[in-house]
Amino acid sequence: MGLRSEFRRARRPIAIAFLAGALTGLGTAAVLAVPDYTVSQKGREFHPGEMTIKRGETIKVVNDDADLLHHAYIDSPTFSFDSGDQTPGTVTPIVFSVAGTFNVLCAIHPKMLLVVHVQ
Ligand SMILES: [Cu+2]
Repeated sequence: MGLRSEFRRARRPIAIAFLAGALTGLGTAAVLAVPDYTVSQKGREFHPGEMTIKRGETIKVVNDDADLLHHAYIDSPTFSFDSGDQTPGTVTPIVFSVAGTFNVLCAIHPKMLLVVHVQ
C-alpha cells in the first residue's frame, strides 16, 4: 500500500472516459462519411418512388405504416433481394453492390414501386 496503488486506482476511470470519447468520435465520423438513404413505405407507396445512389451504398427501407405488412423484393438478372415480411416499424437495409437500374417491388401490394438507379 502506498503511492503506487493510489495512482492505479485513480487512473482507470480516466482511461475508460477517454475510450468512450474516442468511440463517440468514431461513430460521428462514420455517420458523416456514409450518406443516409431512407425510403418510407406508407399508404401502399414507396416515398420517394425513385432514387439514385452509387454502387455499394445502402438504402434503408422503413415500414412507416401503422397496420400494414410489406415485403420488399428485387428480382433482376444481376441482383436479387428478398426482405421477407416487414412488420410495421421494421427497417430493412438493402446494399446495392451491382450497378444498374432496379425495381424494388412489394410482394403484398403490386402497385408499390421503387426505382433505384445504381451508378
Ligand atoms: Cu406493401
